[in-house]
Amino acid sequence: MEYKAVCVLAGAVGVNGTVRFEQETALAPVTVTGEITGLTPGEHGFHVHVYGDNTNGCISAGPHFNPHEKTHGGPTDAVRHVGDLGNVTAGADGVAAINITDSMLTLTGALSIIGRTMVIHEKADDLGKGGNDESLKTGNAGARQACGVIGITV
Ligand SMILES: [Cu+2]
Ligand SMILES: [Zn+2]
Repeated sequence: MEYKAVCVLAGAVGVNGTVRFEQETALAPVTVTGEITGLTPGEHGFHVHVYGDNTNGCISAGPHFNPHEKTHGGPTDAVRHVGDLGNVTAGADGVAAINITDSMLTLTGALSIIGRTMVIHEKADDLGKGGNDESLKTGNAGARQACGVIGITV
């Protein structure tokens, strides 16, 4: 069975995007594709946060999705939050094209990301290598510029 999800990201600062998730089987990696616009050129932290709650904007989504209680890291690190997808890079036009394959995310089972929130940040994620406490929690990625709840699609 193939699993598919979608997330429409929006926020108060003119950053918008659509991201699609696909997983061929329950144990396969998840591919994340899409586009985010309105960014400053350069890298921006990109994570799955734990709650699918945008009541008071993106802050209501809580911290990074971290069911294994690890410290923050980069997507290729063994020690990372499940939600740690690293950075996406916007060009001079403010557009970031997203094409990520991740083996830790899943769209099914107890640790599914369905119903949680995707967040794009103001600044680059330091991937846990910033040398301070915050680096091991958030990657010092700064404000949440846009977010959306991940939902099931066909
Ligand atoms: Cu985040
Ligand atoms: Zn994290």
